[in-house]
Amino acid sequence: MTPTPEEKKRRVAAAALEFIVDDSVVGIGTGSTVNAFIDQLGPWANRIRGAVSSSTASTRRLEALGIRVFDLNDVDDLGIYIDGADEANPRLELIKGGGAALTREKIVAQSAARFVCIVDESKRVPVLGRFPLPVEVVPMAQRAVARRLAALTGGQVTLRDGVVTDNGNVILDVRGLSITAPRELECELNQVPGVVTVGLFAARPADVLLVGTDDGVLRVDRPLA
Ligand code: A5P
Repeated sequence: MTPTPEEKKRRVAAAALEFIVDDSVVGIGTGSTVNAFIDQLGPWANRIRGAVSSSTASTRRLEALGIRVFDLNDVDDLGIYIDGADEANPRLELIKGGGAALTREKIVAQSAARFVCIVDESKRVPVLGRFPLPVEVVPMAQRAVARRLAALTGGQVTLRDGVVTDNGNVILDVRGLSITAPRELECELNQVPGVVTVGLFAARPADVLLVGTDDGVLRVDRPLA
């Protein structure tokens, strides 16, 4: 029988449990796939020291299981970061931020020795950009940044209605892109004053992609440069 989308998320999340090391602190992302991961972390609560979380939503879910959530400033050795994505290309470069948690996600991902990304097969694309690219922006710069992003990318820029990030900022979504050079675009958009974080994870891509499919979980390792 074909597994439901929820069952595929549960399975791919279960596969990520194998990357956890006893007595370590685990970096935890945000989103429905990560929720499926957190929901299976209960038996690990006494085996790990705790977690660093990328959002208030994940923090609440972790704490409900009795898992200690550390401030990143108090952790020197973050071995692993586990998170979902909105898109992944064959180089394991990602678009993230569909859940508006991209800034903290990028900080925690950058701090971890290894980034394991958990997705379903619908997230795999040859070229990033089908999913609107999220950009977190300081509110006073919203319109200026929107104009600049449109000019730089040629995409259609819209404000994500009613969304305020955990950092008090807004999200602009850029549609209609075909991102053939993600690292370069990430670097270019990072320079726009008012941009806090670009939802491209190319300078720090995933190291391992676990993909939930109808037939089980597929593991893809990042190709060498
Ligand atoms: C959160 O801001 C995002 O980066 C999520 O990681 C991404 O949207 C994946 O979410 P789902 O697992 O819910 O698809």
